[in-house]
Amino acid sequence: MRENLVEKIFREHRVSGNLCPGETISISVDQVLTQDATGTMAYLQFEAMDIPRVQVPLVVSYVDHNMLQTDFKNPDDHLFLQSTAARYGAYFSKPGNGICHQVHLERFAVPGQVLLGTDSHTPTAGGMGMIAIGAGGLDIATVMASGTYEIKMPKVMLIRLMGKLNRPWVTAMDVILEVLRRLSVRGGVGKIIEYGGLGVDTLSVTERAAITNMGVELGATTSIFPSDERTKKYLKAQNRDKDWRQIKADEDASYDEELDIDLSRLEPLIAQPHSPDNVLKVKELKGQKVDQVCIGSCTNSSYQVMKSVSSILRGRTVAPWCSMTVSPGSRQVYEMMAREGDMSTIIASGARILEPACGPCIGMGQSPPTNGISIRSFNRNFKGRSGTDSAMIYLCNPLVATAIALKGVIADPREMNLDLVETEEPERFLINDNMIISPFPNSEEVQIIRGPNIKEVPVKAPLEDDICCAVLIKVGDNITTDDIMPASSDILPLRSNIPAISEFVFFRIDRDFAKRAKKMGGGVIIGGKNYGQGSSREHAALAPMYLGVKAVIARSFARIHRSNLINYGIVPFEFQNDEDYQKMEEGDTIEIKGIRKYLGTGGDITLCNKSKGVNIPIKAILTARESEILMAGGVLRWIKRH
Ligand code: MIC
Ligand code: SF4
Repeated sequence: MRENLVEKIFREHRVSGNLCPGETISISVDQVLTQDATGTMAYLQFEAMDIPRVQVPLVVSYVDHNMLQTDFKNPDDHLFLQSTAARYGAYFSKPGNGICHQVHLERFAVPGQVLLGTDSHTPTAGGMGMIAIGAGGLDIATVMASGTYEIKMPKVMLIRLMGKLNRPWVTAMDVILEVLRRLSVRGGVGKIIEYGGLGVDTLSVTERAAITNMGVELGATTSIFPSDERTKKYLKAQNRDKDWRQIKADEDASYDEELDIDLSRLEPLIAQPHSPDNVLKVKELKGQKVDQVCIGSCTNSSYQVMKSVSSILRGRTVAPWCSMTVSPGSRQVYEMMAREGDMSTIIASGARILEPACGPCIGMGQSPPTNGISIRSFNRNFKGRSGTDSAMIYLCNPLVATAIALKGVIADPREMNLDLVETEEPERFLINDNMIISPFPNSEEVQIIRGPNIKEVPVKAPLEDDICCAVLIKVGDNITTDDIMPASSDILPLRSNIPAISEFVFFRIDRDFAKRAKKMGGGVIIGGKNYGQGSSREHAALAPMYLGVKAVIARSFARIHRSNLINYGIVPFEFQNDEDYQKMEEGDTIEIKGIRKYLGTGGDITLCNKSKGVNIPIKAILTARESEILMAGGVLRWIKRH
């Protein structure tokens, strides 16, 4: 049988189930990555499972998000993570070593393997030919405890790349912006995107990784490129030749869907506020004055990107009214740039160099001014994510962003008469792993260091049979986890303290939500389409659960958030008839009876909107495991019974 690349890797990792789209399957997992903002929860939950050592061959715990140390909270979390890594057998990547996805690509990703990560951009490693999937912390704790992951087999969509990126000022970022323009933030839901076609050979591993990274914004489960001679070259340059294997689709393999992109016809693109699929050509948007330009993030911070950025800045000055920041993706990139003189070029241009970390991407510093216009080479421009509610964030490729920083207005760099040296990845990277601490062989003695901000993970009571409560909030389509549980430097340090962070649920769109939820003893949320898109942060489920949210009734759900809701015992109901969404309002009293029986047998379930006097049919399509978890009140209770 002819197989596509996704089918090959799933077949090699299949533990149980039928590899047909929509079927529940279990796969073995080769690698796990965690990052600090989600990692503390994942390790607290792993600890609660009482398993002496991780059951996955390679686990790496990174610190890259909560980097500002304005009080004890973030550094305490770093120590907790370093000690849990030592205790449970994980590698530890120290703060300052870089963004998890960039470092993982450089030092750990292996073609043909399966990686799970507590971060939605885990698919970055798809650029190396891995099946790399993001999930919530509790799911990852379960993976670390069992070595396997359960998932509904997604459909596979082929994106056939033709031609090459031969137009100046067009980069890999424009490929994925074009895909977003065509498919939207819901276009990848339930799918894995496999890249193929002759254009693949023309892209370096880090260019491929930029594309798979931002495939997350399509709602896709993951994205993947084949592993070929370019992959071999990259691994050789990282002194990891032995990790290479060729893996690609059979000729004439079949796909559920296909899309063609001609690389040679792409133009510089830009995503306007407040969604990554709100894409235009840069030339259609020229003229707007810019307050800030930020280069970096897990999408665009490779050596190749940074060298090209420095070539544009050489001998030039950032516009007087514009603040430009540059964050290399890893210490490897940073150190190489320092040795090769690029740091002095950037310093001389008046740009500000930040440490290798997420930084402005997650509002961990560098928030724009009031009503500020910020141009970023990042992957998300959701409202308020930068830390400034009124800011307008645009996303474009790093070369275009750099040209804009020089001019201080949105401009088409093709009209700017600038020198640009487009760089390739080098023959040899500088290898210095002294910020990666290897797992300890005898770890039973290691003491876990727990600061006062690290609180126990709350657990829900088993599911009630009947609920009668209020609609706490009604929201529209494409609500992000940044809307539900905002990030930024003031809230992120509370990630290990659920009672404290729960005060900020929906804070940016409804300041009184937490107060109201507590006063009313909990309730339900009404969501639109693609509810919970974006990050893997389970706090967007855990904190509402803590406030008494019992169910979310939505038009549809994003994959990771739906799992997180189930893991914390919140039932994800969908409307059977989409138009019934209109019949619900904030403040309505609703009643749902016989939920336990329904989950057990999958019979009919009706929501009665008592305020409106209407009955509304709703549904929850669940696997057997998911309904057991919901009945138990969440994964932690469910696991204790197994
Ligand atoms: C993000 O880009 O939104 C984050 C911050 O990396 C999140 C994880 C988190 O909220 O900690 C993600 O993408 O999963
Ligand atoms: Fe970090 Fe931003 Fe990437 Fe999330 S998207 S991992 S915050 S750089």
